[in-house]
Amino acid sequence: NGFNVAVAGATGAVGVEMIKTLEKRNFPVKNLKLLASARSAGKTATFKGETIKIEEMTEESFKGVDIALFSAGGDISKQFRPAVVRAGAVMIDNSSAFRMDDDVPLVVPEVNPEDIKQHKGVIANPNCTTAIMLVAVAPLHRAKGLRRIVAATYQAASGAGAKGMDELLVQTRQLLDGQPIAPKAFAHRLAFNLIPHIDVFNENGYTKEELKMLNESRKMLHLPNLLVSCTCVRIPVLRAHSEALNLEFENDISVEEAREIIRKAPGVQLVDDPAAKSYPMPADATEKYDVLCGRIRQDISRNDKRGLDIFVSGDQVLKGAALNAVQIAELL
Ligand code: 2RA
Repeated sequence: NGFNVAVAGATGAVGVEMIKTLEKRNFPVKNLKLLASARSAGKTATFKGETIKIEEMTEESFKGVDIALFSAGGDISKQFRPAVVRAGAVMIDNSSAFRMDDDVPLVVPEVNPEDIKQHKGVIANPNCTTAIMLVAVAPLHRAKGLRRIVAATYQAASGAGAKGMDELLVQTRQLLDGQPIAPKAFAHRLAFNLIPHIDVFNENGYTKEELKMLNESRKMLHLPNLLVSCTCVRIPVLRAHSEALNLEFENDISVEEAREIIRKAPGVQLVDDPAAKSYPMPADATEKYDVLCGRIRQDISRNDKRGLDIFVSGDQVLKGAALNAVQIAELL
């Protein structure tokens, strides 16, 4: 028994992590099909000790497949969606192609598992930055009614894929050796720098990445009037995103209440003991399934008890993408 699973984009940073996560979480895989571009076809990957050949993705690739995990870019997801649905497989898509479509549930299993029931063959994985934020913010919202988020993010190079991570590593060495650098994966030099620009700018001065935090949070929390303002920044860190979150609730919320809620919440670990210099850091969040949450404090810029500042760190490739996709498959 088990399921016939396909991973589309099997050689990308997220695809590789999807294969690892399927194995590590012992997902009931009957047959695993690894799909990539013609350029990558012929390479192999191992799964449960077996060597699997990576095939070129075609319209026929999805025959007999039950679940197709996609992380090959929005254009590929759009191109192959009809073939996947025709084959009777369910597409779990990590790209932004269908996230805001009314007939496509956008799901973080710890946040809005019930939404998965509405799927019509496609389920979307949210943007990594939104998923990492909501794992910590959703339980606080359920207890106290969230009204507004002001966020600043510190996003890892892995958000731009393996090429982003490689560029950070190579560029750092080049700088230390006094060699010239040639930024490609990012708009500017990333080593010993930070870039307040992720994705493309809209006419209102926000980037698409920043607007994803607004639009995807409204959809997953079912809060069409939620207010979100976000500044998304790329920093010279390899794999984990961090976010400083200022939260406004309908009701009073104390630090102790918030800590208790986070302690009990799934998918998030409370790391909040300033006296012991204990707080979330990307170095600690990397390769962890749980998002780390700490620096919980009352917002002193308000004259009421309805504001909280918190800090989260989460692995961008895992909870931000591959793990969440596999958890959606588990939920299915
Ligand atoms: C980034 N969240 O970090 C975007 C896409 N992964 O670049």
